[in-house]
Amino acid sequence: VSAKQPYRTGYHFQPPKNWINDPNGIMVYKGVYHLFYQYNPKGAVWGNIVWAHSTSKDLVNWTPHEAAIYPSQPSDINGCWSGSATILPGGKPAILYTGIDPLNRQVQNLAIPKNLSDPYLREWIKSAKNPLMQPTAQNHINASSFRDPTTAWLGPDKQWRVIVGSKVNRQGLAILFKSKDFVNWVQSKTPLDSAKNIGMWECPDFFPVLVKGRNGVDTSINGPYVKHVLKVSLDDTRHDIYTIGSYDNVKDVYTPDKGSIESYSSVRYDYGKYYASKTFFDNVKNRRILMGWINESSSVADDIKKGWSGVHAIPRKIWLDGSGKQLVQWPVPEIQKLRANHVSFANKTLRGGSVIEISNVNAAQADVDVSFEIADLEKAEVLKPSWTNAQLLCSRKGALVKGRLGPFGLLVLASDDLKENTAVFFRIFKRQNKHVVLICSDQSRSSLNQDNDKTPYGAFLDVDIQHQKLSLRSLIDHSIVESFCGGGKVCITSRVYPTLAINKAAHLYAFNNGTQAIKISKLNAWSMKTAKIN
Ligand code: DQQ
Repeated sequence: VSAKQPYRTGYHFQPPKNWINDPNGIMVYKGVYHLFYQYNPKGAVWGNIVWAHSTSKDLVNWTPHEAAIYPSQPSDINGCWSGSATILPGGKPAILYTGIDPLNRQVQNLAIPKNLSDPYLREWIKSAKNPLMQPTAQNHINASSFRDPTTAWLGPDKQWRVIVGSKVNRQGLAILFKSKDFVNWVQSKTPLDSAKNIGMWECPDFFPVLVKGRNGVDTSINGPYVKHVLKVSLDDTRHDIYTIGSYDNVKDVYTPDKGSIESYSSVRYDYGKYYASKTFFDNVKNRRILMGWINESSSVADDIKKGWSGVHAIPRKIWLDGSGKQLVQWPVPEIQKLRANHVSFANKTLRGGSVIEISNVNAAQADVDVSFEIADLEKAEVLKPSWTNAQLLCSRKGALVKGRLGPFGLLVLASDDLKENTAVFFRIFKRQNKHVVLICSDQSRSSLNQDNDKTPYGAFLDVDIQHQKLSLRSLIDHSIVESFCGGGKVCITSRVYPTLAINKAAHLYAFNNGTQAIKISKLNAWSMKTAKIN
C-alpha cells in the first residue's frame, strides 16, 4: 500500500483498478475457490458490467483470470449482471445470471464451463436457448426489476427451483421458477416470499442452516434438523436483511418464524457497509461461506481520482446461533495465516477516562481481538424507552460522550494526536432488570476530509453480560474496519479515509470514556501480512 494510494487494501479482495460490486457465482470446484464479480473494465464508476473472475486455493490469496462472462449475445448485450452458480449432478457447475437485452429488459441466462477438466473454469459457453426466463405480457414481470437468480436447489420431485429478485410497484418479490432440466423454467403461481411497500429485492439468497452445530449443508438439503434463511438486498436502504424460517419443499412454501421481511428494521448481516452478499456451500470443509461487497463512503470524484471503487469483505463462515433467532458470522480461519508480530496482554484495568496504546503492531493492517469484563453492572445508565434505534443512539452518544459503563473499546486507524480515529465501542444500559448492550462504529472523526460519509453505525447486541465476557474482533485494513462483536452475533463494517493516520502513522488504542473502570480480560493483536490478491 503506497503513500499515493493509502486506501488500497492489504488483505481484502479488490482488482488492481476500476469499479467492482457484487460477488457472483461463488463456488468450489476441484478444490479451487471461484469468485466472479460485477466489474467495469473501463473505469471507477458503475457501468459496462462484466463478470470478472479470480480463483483461490485458500480464500486469502487470489489469482486473476480473463473476464468469464461478458456481453456477447442478444440476451446480455447491454450487460451481464448478478447471478449464482449451482453444482449439477456429476459435479458440473452451471451459472444463471441476469442479462440486459437490446430493449434493456432484464432476463435470465445460463452459462456452462467449456472445459470441465480445467479447474480454473476459464471459459464459459452460453446456452443457445437464452434467455431462459423473461418478462412477458402474460406473466406481468416488471422488465426493469427482474434480476439476480440464486443458486438453484433440488426438490423431492427432482425439479430444480430458483428465485429471482423483483418488485411490482413498491412490493418486493422473490419470484420462484421450477425446471426439470435446468433449461426450461416454469414460473410458480406464487412467489417464495414477498412484502408490501418495501421496494426492490436485489440479490436474494435462500439456503438451509443446521439447527445444531456450525457446519454448513448443501443448498438442496431439507428436514427437521435444518432451518431456512431468506436474505434479500434491499435497494431502498442498501442493507442485506434476512429472516429465518421453515421451508416446505413439497408445497414450496417458506414460513418465517417471526414476522417477515416486512420492515426496513429487520435483522441484518452487517450494520455498516455491506451489500449484495451471497453464500455458497463449501463441501471441502463442510461449511457455508458468506461473501459481500463493501462499497465506498467517499465521493464519486474521489473514486475517479484514485481510479478504483469497491472491495469485498473477508469471507465469513455463517451458521445458526443456538437461540435459533439469528445467524452468527466469523472470518474464515484461513485469514489467520496472515497474522504476524503477536502482541498480547491480560487482566488490564482501563480506568474511566483512560486511553492506552497497543504498540508494536502495524495499526494500518491488523487483526485485533479483545474481550472486556464489567464489574459493576448495576452502575449501568438507564435506557430510555425512546432509544430504540441503535444507529441514531450511536450518533447521539458518540465516543466523546461520557457515560458510566462505556463508551469503551478500540480507537483504530488513529493519528497520534487522536484528531483522526474510528471508535469501535460498547455502551451498557439497563432497562428494568435486563442489560442492553449497544455497539457502535463511530467514524465521525475518521478523516479530516469532509467529503466522506461519516455517519456512525450501531446495533444492539444480544448477549448475557451477567455470565459472558464482551468480545470484539476488528479486522483493520487501511480504509476498512470490519468488526465482529459478541463472537460474530453483530458485524459492522466501516469505510474510512484517514489523511493523517496512514500506513506507519496509524495507531491503535484501547479506551474507556465512561466513569466506571472496565477490565480488558484478554487482548490479542497481530500485524497482518499482505495477501497476494490479483
Ligand atoms: N448489482 C447488479 C444487479 C444487482 C445489483 C448490477 C446489486 O444485478 O441487483 O451490477 O448491487
